[in-house]
Amino acid sequence: MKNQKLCGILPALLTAFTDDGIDCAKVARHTKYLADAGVHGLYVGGSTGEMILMSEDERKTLLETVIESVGDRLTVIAHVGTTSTRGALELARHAEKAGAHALSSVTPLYYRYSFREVKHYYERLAGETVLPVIIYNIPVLTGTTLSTDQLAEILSIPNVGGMKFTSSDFFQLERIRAMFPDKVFYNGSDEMLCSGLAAGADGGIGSTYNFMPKTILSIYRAFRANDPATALKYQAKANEAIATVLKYGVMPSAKMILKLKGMDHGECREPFMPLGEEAIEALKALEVE
Ligand code: MN9
Repeated sequence: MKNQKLCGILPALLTAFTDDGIDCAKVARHTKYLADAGVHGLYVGGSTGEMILMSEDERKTLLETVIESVGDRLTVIAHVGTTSTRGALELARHAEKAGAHALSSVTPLYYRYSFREVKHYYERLAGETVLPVIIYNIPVLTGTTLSTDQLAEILSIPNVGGMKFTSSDFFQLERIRAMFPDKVFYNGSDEMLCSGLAAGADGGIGSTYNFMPKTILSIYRAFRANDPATALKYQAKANEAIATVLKYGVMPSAKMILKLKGMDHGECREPFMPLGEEAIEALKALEVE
């Protein structure tokens, strides 16, 4: 049976920082804004959350803050991927104790690990807690490209509950979907949400959902209501904004859009840099909701 609680639209949550830690007040305000907009859950501490620019303790604080503020209203998926298995297992144990509903992880970072090592990594993670583990497949950032058969092998590990799929190989997504009807699959490229849903995704996880949850939810709802024309209309609207955001950098732009909406979310951590005037003017011209 598919876990319905995990399905739907889940913003890949941006992290708000102070000079030396997590800005818990801003995080709580933002998660409430997203919950009020009607999203189904949150994906915490992933790429959009600048996870590799945070310490382990900061990642724990962030997750606790999110669960405290909206854990009773929304499904919370804790991303625990990092450079070491030891670090990921520690974050996984913490996430279970803190009350997360599922775990997720990118393929192990930096080195070119063999498939044997990648699979073993997910076995270790899936064996560490009772929570379902969502594989995060994002070859463009990790450099790890897995074949359909390799993904199927990892998805067959007990406790692996599904996959976040950030790739445009929708043939692969459709094949995997057909092989695992009871697991949960998420589209990862916001600009192709309709395509992912058409390939059988149960929802989406994305960074631009942080600043236009209503438009993204309209895509999802129209698609679920068997109205692809309306879904595509909202996708085109979303893509106007996504094209600009991609031009100037996703996370700095997403935070700037929130600021322009009167919900200052601070700056990204270095090596990211504050946006220049041209970018800010282009973002001001967008209509996003
Ligand atoms: O998978 C996000 N990918 C990255 C999630 O953060 C690399 C997406 O939401 C993209 O940021 C978005 C813009 O390309 O689709």
